[in-house]
Amino acid sequence: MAKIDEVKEQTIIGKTKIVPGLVQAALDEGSAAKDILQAMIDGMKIVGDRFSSGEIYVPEMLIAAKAMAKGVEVLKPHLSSEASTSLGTCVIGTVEGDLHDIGKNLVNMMIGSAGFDMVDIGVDQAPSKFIEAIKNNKNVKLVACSALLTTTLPALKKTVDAIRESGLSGFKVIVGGAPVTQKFADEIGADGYAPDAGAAAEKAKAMVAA
Ligand code: B1M
Repeated sequence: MAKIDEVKEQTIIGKTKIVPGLVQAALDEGSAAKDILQAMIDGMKIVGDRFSSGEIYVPEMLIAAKAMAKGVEVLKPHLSSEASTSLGTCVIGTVEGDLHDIGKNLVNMMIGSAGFDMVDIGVDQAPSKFIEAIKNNKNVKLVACSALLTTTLPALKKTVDAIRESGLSGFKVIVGGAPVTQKFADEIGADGYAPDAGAAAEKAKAMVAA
């Protein structure tokens, strides 16, 4: 079996200690970093499907997520590049009620490598925490909000509403996450939407240039 396939298999079963070495072996075997990342994302889809069908439970999802996070650490230097000029500060976080952070962390890494100084406020963040971070950091040009559950889409709307109602300005708001669509982003008044981390980095650059 190719190492990249082993990465996927071992991520699915949450082999935290084995996955980093396998990621390195897949890189050494010549697989592209973005393909290895996609293999792990595909693995997480299978984990999600097994959870939906009752085959596995939350602890198994959690250890699979930990294994993926360890694998991503090895991939990080191969996925991101250091931009020479700063495009400003980007505040990023996952909205209130939502504990998923792998997608948000990838978006953090990719927007950061596009040239933003990242301020990651973490997961399960109330709208007031986003506003606090915008106020407490200099030169905020972008606010990036992730929502990974259909049940936290209302929290995403609440976050964007609260940012607008705060009267703070000088930055754009980008939203994303598995249940988010361009239509939903438009409905809640976000300035931008991206379906994945790579697209988020491109969108972020375009949004601050506009
Ligand atoms: Co959760 N979970 N989970 N989970 N979990 C999903 C999301 C689910 C689809 C699984 C399933 O049932 N098939 C389902 C949601 C269903 C729905 O919303 N309709 C689900 C559920 C139901 C739950 C719980 C409710 C389960 C329960 O307790 N009964 C619970 C909720 C907890 C909470 O948040 N309050 C829960 C808990 C968990 C764990 C904590 C165990 C763990 C997360 C650990 C962690 O993140 N550290 C977990 C996991 C691992 C998953 C799956 C299996 C994998 C998520 C993941 O990391 N994917 C997931 C199934 C799946 O995704 N297929 C599932 C890989 C990651 C790279 O993708 O996060 O989508 P993603 O990020 C993408 C894009 O969305 C985008 O870019 C990223 C990639 O490039 N993106 C942005 C993300 N943010 C963006 C921001 C942007 C732009 C793009 O701009 C700002």
